[in-house]
Amino acid sequence: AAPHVKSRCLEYPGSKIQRFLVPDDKVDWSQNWPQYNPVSYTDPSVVNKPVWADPDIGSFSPKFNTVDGAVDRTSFDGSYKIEEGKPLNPHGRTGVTGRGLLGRWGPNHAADPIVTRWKVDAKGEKIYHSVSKLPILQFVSIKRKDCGEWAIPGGMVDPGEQVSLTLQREFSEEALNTLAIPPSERVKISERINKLFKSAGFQVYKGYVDDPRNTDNAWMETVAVNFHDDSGNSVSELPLQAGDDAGQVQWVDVDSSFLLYASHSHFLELVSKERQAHW
Ligand code: RP5
Ligand code: MG
Ligand code: MG
Repeated sequence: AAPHVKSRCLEYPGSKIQRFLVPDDKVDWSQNWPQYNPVSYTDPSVVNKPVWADPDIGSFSPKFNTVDGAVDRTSFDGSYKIEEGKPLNPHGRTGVTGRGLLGRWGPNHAADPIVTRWKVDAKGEKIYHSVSKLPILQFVSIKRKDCGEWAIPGGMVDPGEQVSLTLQREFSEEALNTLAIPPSERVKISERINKLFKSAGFQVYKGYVDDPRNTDNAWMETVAVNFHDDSGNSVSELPLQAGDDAGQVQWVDVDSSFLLYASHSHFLELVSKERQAHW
């Protein structure tokens, strides 16, 4: 696989911290590199011991490479190495040690719901791309508040939570703003959301995410699942409203030229190939 790129972004997100520059040929830990001198950084929001974060290593020794109580510390990449009590990023050097903005040492598990429909004209006919001659898919995209980049409305798997629930919960919070709906009105909308997520969906990807928040000791992993509304009359009728960590939400044409957060573009490429849609 190609070496991670966003995990080596010069400035660590939400900070003025500069990563130690890691050239492509030094990403892999197997390359001996005595000069490597990464910066140690853990964001104040993580240091302050929120419920979603681990304590610092030393006072705490989690059970790595296993399900540790309710926290899944296994990696989709297989067994990861522990060095001086700290897990090593299976995709190699990032130029930063510590956890940065991530709560967990080692893998931080997320889920990405990719909700799609066909792009249609006023008569409801599929629109074909002029160059590829393939029908165009649209997906529900959110603009992340933290970095302003467009992304899939994904989020972290809570301890003990089933991934199927995370997919539905994160989509509801970020793309439908259900957290802001008064409890009395929640039942009606949640029936429609349940209907969409009741189908198993198509599992597009499971593994490491090249996320700008990754460090040498903490990284993102995800399960990305596609829920496709083929007839366009189920999801398409849900009122989109940005919520939680999303600043905006809209249907976006699936196309290779549209830049997305982390490795989200790769997931959409897999969806379009599977659905024989334009990319
Ligand atoms: C990405 O970060 C994942 O693919 C997922 O979309 C997201 C989860 O983090 P938050 O949205 O909770 O910040 O790596
Ligand atoms: Mg969220
Ligand atoms: Mg999110």
